[in-house]
Amino acid sequence: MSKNAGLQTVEISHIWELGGTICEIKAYGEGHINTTSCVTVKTADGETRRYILQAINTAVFTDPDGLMENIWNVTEYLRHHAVLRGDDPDRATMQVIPTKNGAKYYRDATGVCWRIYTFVERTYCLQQVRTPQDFYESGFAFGMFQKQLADYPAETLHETIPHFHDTPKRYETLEHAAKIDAFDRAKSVKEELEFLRARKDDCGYLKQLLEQGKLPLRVTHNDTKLNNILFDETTGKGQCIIDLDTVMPGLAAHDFGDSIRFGANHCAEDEPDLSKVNFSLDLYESYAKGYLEAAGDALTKLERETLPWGARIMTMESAIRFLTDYLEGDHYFHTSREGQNLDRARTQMKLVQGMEEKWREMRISEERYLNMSNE
Ligand code: ADP
Ligand code: GN1
Ligand code: MG
Repeated sequence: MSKNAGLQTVEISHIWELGGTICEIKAYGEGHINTTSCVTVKTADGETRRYILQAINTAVFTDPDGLMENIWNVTEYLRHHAVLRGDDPDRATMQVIPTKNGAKYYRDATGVCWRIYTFVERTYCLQQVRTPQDFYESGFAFGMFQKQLADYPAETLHETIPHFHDTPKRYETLEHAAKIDAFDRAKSVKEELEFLRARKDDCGYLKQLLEQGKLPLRVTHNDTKLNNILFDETTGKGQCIIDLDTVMPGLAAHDFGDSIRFGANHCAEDEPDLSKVNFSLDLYESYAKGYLEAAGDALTKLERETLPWGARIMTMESAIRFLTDYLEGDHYFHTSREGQNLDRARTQMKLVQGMEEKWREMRISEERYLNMSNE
């Protein structure tokens, strides 16, 4: 009998109707939070069908009911709009398979919460940008996601992780972790701490504009990494935005920035050789063009102008979060080797430095926006 981190094949078939016999379950993908498997099923007429099975990380997402309600409602909304546009709804958004009892997820006897999505076939997922065109398509897809959800009632969404992109609060948590220093690691990261301390004031820039009522709250994805998009195998276009766990009210600049900090360089997020890590202005521009073409007219002028700040602040926030996790003994992000979170923190700091150096060129003036979106 195949096993998947505690969920037996027989139990899966008992809980969900998957239209055939399960023939394989294997670990899948490279997410840092949930535990993902691909389940292959053989139907009565000999066809194979695949599903994504995930154990929800309930240490991170403490309200699985609220979380699954968000995902259910947002995907239904996106499906409805895909149908109105004449797009294939099965490929335009993820689809939760409810249990035979109609529940959106299943809690097993040990308390682990499981969910199943249909597998979006004929797509690929990228861990790194290969060409500027990939990144342009990624920007366009996340921009469309922003625009499609512009009229979604934000107040009905559960806040699945409170203060998720509250960068000043993330900074305070880092200082606390450094002070407690439970794993005796602070002395080995003095330089990194100094780097972030020197930029403490930058962390609050977007939050201040939000509190002053100058930037609006939008329905945002909040985890816009390149590997949270599935690209169409034939067209290379962004086909389906996945990983909707963190869809919540937020700032458009955070979504823009999170994509940039992950994708606008030619290295993996955990590259240990920092000489290879360099912020790429070309990739930044490719993403910005795609994003602004899709979402530019749904944003205010100030939102567009502050997108570069989103890049700088989200990159800093990621450095802060990785370094905090390193100091706290690597309990949050999945790791597969010693020092991986420290390497992740360092790549982000190198990117922040690159952005500071290229800050003038990153600027999105109104004129530049109009040029970009009219080319
Ligand atoms: P995590 O929250 O841990 O990042 P994700 O939901 O992003 O988990 O899933 C991890 C990986 O699984 C994705 O990067 C992607 O490769 C793959 N994946 C997730 N959902 C689907 C789906 N519906 N169809 C195809 N692949 C998927
Ligand atoms: C996590 O789940 P995943 O791997 O798509 C994290 C993001 C981080 C990212 C860093 C819920 O994203 O916030 O930016 O790792 N998700 C959560 O790679 O914390
Ligand atoms: Mg993911």
